[in-house]
Amino acid sequence: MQSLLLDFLKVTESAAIAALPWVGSGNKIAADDAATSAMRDQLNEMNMHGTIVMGEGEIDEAPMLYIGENLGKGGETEVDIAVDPIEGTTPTVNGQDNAITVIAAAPKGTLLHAPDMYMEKIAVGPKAKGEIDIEAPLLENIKAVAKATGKDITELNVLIQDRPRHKEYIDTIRKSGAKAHLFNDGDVIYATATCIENKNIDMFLGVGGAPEGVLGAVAVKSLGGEMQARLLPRNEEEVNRCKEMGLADPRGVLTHNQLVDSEDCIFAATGITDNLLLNGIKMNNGDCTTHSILINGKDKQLRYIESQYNTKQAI
Ligand code: VTB
Repeated sequence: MQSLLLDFLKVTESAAIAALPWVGSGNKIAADDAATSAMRDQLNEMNMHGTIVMGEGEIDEAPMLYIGENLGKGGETEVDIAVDPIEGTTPTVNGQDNAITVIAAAPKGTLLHAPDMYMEKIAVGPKAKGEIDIEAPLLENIKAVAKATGKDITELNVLIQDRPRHKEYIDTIRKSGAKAHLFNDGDVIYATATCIENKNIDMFLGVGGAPEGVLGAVAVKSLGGEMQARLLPRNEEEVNRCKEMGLADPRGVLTHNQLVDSEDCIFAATGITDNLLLNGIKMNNGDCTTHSILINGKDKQLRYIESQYNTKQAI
């Protein structure tokens, strides 16, 4: 896995560069197509047997990077891959903050294989690892995180997506005295931020996309935190899709190890627009600068990487 680290960085950088012309364009399909093709081309250059386990929908609805798609030139390394060529298509085409390109990888058989649907998630940084329980009432989790971090509840910062479906959570957080910080889009970066000490974020929670859940779980695991989740199939058909992908209990709790069952994992994300952890791509006379994070689960190393590209040259 480790020999592929820089290759994965190149995958997200090239997808972000491909998305750049579509920032502010209003054209979600073109933006997604551009980033997806760039990602796919780069993945196919890599020396690995890669399989998409969380991606751009299923084979009949997504032409590229669909769940089950095989990628790479072959070789000895067999890799599970979760992708979101544009995490935040709406902010990308509206020219707003919080859009990234993102990928996560781990040895074959170690990433959750599930359909694209909603997922309930909770994540904390290393200090509160082992102290949360997605099945417990939110107030108990808040108290447990306060105890584990040595903070008063009023000092806790909780990140949650600004959606009507989260009203009860937001009310509970604020009634407890903790602070609920609302964001519009892009929950992978916000889950990751719980593990970055100087961001002063104590907890992330809410209902968002399942692929974003697995992507966030790899980052959080690689940085020593904890995430738990639960898929939310909305009907019998979604339950059956989960079962067909091998999930015996589609509505059951997913522990961190069920989301990602290896420390030997890799996470790479490149900013399309600015966000809590990264600047977006900056253009200057045909040159562009990308800003990325690359996280290596094996040595728990987080790297911030700035790269320069001449957009007239092929990446
Ligand atoms: C979620 C979240 C993503 O879109 O999927 C969200 O996980 C969609 O939520 O990070 P809604 O259906 O309520 O719009 C993102 O924010 C961006 O892709």
